[in-house]
Amino acid sequence: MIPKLEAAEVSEALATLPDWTHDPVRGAIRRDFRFADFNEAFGFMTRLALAAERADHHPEWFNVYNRVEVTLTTHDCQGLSQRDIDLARLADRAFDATKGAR
Ligand code: H2B
Repeated sequence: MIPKLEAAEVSEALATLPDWTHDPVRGAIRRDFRFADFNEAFGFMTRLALAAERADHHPEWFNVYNRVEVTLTTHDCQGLSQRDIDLARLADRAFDATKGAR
């Protein structure tokens, strides 16, 4: 089973993910992404979906038009794991790639 991150490991990782907020009760991290329009938002979701499937680790997300709220948590350990940190970095990269593709 994938281990849950210790509190110190979470703070250390979050220091390198400044756009993400921590929900310690849920054991999750969140980021809101904004785009020019739905087309761009869905391009981001497509990029992240493919990366998530390759990693076998999947986001919880909510999309309305140009906004995508992403929540990352690991169901297998009911909290944050290294997989969430890795997926957060992939999401940040997918966001930059989406913006760069304009
Ligand atoms: N995604 C997330 N966010 N948490 C998990 O625990 C998880 C997952 N487990 N994707 C994976 C799939 C597991 O269900 C499969 C069987 O590997």
